[in-house]
Amino acid sequence: MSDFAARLTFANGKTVELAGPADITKETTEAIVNAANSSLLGGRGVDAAIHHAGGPSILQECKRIVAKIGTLPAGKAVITTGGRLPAKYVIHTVGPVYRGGQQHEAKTLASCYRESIQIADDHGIRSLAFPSISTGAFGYPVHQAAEIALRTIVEALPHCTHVIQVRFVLFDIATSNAYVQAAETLSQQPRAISAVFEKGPS
Ligand code: AR6
Repeated sequence: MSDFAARLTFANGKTVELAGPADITKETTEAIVNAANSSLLGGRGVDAAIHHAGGPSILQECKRIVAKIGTLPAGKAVITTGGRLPAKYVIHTVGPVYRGGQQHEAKTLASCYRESIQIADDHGIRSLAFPSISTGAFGYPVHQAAEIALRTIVEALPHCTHVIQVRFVLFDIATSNAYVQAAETLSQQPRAISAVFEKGPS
């Protein structure tokens, strides 16, 4: 899929795309990110959709990871294969539960994005899709979360050896609009980012 609602293009050709409303389980990027919980045993929202579409092998791999390292703390990420998904890999990360903003939520959310893109790069992955971590069941205000998500990826992407494309695949129109707005605002801060912002066909 190459349709996008907005795109940031860097001088070296790397891109951050925003797509939505769209379903991340249909993504053809090499890896997709799951907004999981610490148990890694599945849940609701995008977590349920990914396990449902990818089949039982993803859960089996998650169970093996938990047996080895224990539950996954918020802000951390692990990788499994993608089972029956079009994506070859799933990177599972645990976002913070939003409790008013004074419990290091912003730092933890940024860590999810940073750890996920780092794992992707370590595995030689070139394209990666994220959902809007923590803004569903975990209650993170979407405009704040969008700003953190985009800023973190825009900072990390230039340092990646392999990752050249990041897509944010946003499930509903309000979330999609929030991310487009955050990308436009970020692109207008020349010291923060040197990328060209454009609105897309979708
Ligand atoms: N594709 C893309 N985005 C989706 C999809 C999909 N198929 N389905 C939902 N979303 P949430 P969280 C959006 O609640 O807030 C689970 O039970 C959704 O509209 O999935 O990080 C886990 O097991 C929202 O914008 O994740 C955890 O217990 C975004 O994905 C907990 O929820 C995140 O919503 C994690 O909560």
